[in-house]
Amino acid sequence: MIDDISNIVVLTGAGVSAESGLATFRGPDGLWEGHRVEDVCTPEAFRRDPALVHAFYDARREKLKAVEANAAHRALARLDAEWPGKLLIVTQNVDDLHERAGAKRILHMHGELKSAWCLGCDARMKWEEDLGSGPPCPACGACGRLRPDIVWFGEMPYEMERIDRALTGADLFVSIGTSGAVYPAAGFVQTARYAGARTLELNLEPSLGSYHFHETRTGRAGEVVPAWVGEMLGAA
Ligand code: BV8
Ligand code: ZN
Repeated sequence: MIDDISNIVVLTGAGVSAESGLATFRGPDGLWEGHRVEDVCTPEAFRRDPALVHAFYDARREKLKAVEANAAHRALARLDAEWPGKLLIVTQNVDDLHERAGAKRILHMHGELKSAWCLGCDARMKWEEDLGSGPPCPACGACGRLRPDIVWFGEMPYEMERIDRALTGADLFVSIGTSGAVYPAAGFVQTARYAGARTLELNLEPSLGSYHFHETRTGRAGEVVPAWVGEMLGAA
């Protein structure tokens, strides 16, 4: 399974950050303040009630300061540092725990909590504080024009061409901690498999797309990810 593998694409979802204490979308805590997450993560929700959507993201940005990367993030950072071939970690997560564990080859396809996007001048910038108070844009000075730099439902995920090239060139595609409920991320396994990659799923339970994978290993990311990385580097 390992000797003919050089190019790896990893896709991570909320399950990889669950053991750090960050809520997943579809667990029992899949609701937020009584709202279905899908109702808060849309441009329509933001137009209708910007204060509610800002409060949702301001709370998550604040929570992020109080949590730490876990063993799964650290194992992926070790793979990033030591894997001699190509590696791209595409994450659906908007937290920065992969980076805080030391991973470098990361792509946030759904944006980041710690980034803001100005609807006045289109600038994007690092942002750690609240946005609900309508702060001025550091680039153009406009107040109340900053939105979370997050990809909402109905919006195009970032860097899809780059992701597609990585998937079609992959020898191995590994999906970690995602329910396979949301597209286009949920379709990546099919793109990779069709292009000839081996496909592996590491998840607490089989996901909606499990049958697309050559192999599914169930367990907590904090256990199954370090074990898998050990296999890959042990043979590298
Ligand atoms: C787009 C950022 C088009 C926000 C997110 C009908 C059919 C097919 C598609 C659609 C459709 N209707 C609408 C669509 C499109 C829609 C979609 O897929 N909807 C779904 C609901 C059907 N998709 C979109 O809108 C996307 N854009 O299609 O654009 C387009 C084309 C042209 C021009 C313009 C636009 C954009 C989707 C992105 C939305 N943003 N996130 C934020 O974070 O606040 S989505 C969000 O949910 C995540 O980012 C992720 O992508 C998705 C799923 O979440 P997961 O990460 O998988 O987490 P989840 O809780 O679901 O699962 C956790 C898993 O972990 C579970 O399996 C659990 O068992 C496991 N787990 C738990 N604990 C552990 C664990 N595993 C291991 N260890 C543990 N300890
Ligand atoms: Zn601006």
